[in-house]
Amino acid sequence: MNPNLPLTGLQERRITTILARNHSMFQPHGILDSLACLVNELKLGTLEPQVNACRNQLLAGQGVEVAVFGRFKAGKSSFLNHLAGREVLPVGVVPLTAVITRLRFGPVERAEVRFQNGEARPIALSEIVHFVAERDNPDNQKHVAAVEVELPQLRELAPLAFVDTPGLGSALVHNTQAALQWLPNAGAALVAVSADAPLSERDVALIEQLRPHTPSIVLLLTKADLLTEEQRAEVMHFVRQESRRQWQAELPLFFYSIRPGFERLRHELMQRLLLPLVKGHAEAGTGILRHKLLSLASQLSDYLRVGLAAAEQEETARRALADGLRAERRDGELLRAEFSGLGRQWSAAALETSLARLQPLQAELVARALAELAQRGPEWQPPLPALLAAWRAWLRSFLLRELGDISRSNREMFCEPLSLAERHLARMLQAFQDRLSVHVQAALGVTLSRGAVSLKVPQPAAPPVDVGYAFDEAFTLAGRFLPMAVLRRPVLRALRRKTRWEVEKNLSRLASAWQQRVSLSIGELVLQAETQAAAELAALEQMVVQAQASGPRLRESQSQVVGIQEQLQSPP
Ligand SMILES: Nc1nc2c(ncn2[C@@H]2O[C@H](COP(=O)(O)OP(=O)(O)O)[C@@H](O)[C@H]2O)c(=O)[nH]1
Ligand SMILES: [Mg+2]
Repeated sequence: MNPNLPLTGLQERRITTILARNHSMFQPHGILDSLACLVNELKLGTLEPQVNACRNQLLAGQGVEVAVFGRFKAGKSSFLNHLAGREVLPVGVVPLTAVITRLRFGPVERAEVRFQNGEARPIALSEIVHFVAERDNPDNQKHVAAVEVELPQLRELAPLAFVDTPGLGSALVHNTQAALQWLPNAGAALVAVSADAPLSERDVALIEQLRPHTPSIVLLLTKADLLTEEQRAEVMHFVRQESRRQWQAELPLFFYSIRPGFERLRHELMQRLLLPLVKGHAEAGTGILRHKLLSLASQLSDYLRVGLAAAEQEETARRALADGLRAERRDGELLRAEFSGLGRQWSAAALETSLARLQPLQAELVARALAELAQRGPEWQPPLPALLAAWRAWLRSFLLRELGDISRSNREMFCEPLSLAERHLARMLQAFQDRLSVHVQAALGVTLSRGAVSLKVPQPAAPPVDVGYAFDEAFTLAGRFLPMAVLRRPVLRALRRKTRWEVEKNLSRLASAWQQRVSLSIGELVLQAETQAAAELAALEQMVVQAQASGPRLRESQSQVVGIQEQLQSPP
């Protein structure tokens, strides 16, 4: 019997599916559970990554971030509290530390602080201020990455997550960085501007800064209660005119007030911005999930076709396939050697590439350091140890700032060998899978309709910037005996030389810190490729073994998968 023909029970299955579709909406959880069950039952470890990818999409598809930016006291935290109907964010706290707070729907009220090392700890809502205020957490000494809050009151707005940012455009540079870093995740950026002093130069600068990072910027004119109806009309006119002048387009604009009597402003924001965002996002997320589930279902169906074909063919065909697979297993050692050879090659390339690409930056950085030194040097006063301490403190903060910037803005460059390794390994894995397909085709006449293989590791986190320097001890000693008047010029000259050297040294330390991280990730990729190759082989062997024992069960599973595929393919 041809395994590609409709199978027993399929007709009923179709009808049930159609009925189910008319009665209920797309049920991704149920579909995923059924597919995962089959993967498990058939011992198809090779499909585990796809099952996980679907699960992640199911989770991720449920979140889109709405970030709130604006200057200190623009009313960001007040707005979010008002939206949530709950006083969770500290209001009037200035200044804030470089920590974002994320509010989203959750069935029970809870808050959690996430640290930069990945650890997390539940806290009471009233404790939030201890992590986000500069006074309680100066310079973010508590190493907080974010504070996460879940509130039942936000049910209507799920899956949106709202982010309160430390004032962007503030004097504190690190605050600005913290806020910008995760901007690519943001579905929309609200820029809060107090309605009684709208669109100052600083607001315009802030919007300029945000524009490259997010397509949807919305102006929120807060504290609308401070204006009369007439003044609001004037402000609206002014802001529209300004935004046309600045950006040749009008930014969407909403007034807001947390004061009683202005509920219609909240209503308008909900109806015209937030609820459509909820709806639009749900649809986009569903599309991606459907696609991933479909790809999982068709791979599962491929294996089932192999199993069924093996069950229905002569013993000789089964044996031919088993022999082909055994030959591949014998060569497994060679394949693993190829994978790890590739991994080593890309790891080695990582350091060379980044050092070469940093070369032009290095010259520029040295020039900048020397210029700053020329400016600051004359301020430093004797005695020599004090002067040296001042130099060291200046150099340290210069390097921390500059290397931090370089590290962040060159992330793609540092990680490039990782993506190249990913593609290279994926091609090699693909070639292996193609060989397996040839065995299947030759023995059973079944063509496997495989999608592209995917290997994936997250980009590593940026290494902490760490400044190390050694100072010439003899030089320090000489200073104790010689008068400063004699020493000043040679000292400054020596400091110029040392500065250049420290800049160069610390820049290559940064490159090698990145390389170490990238290498670890490449190692993970190699492991993934090996695991997937082994799992793929095992899955096919497994299907041949199962074919002998459980033909009817395979047929039943196949019809279940076909039903799921149809359900996924039909328009919602
Ligand atoms: N009149 C009025 N004052 C507001 C409104 N929203 C916030 N404020 C006040 O503005 C100040 C700063 O608010 P806050 O939310 O801390 O601003 P943030 O620094 O942007 O988070 C506080 O004193 C608030 O009471 C509003 O809608 N109307
Ligand atoms: Mg605030």
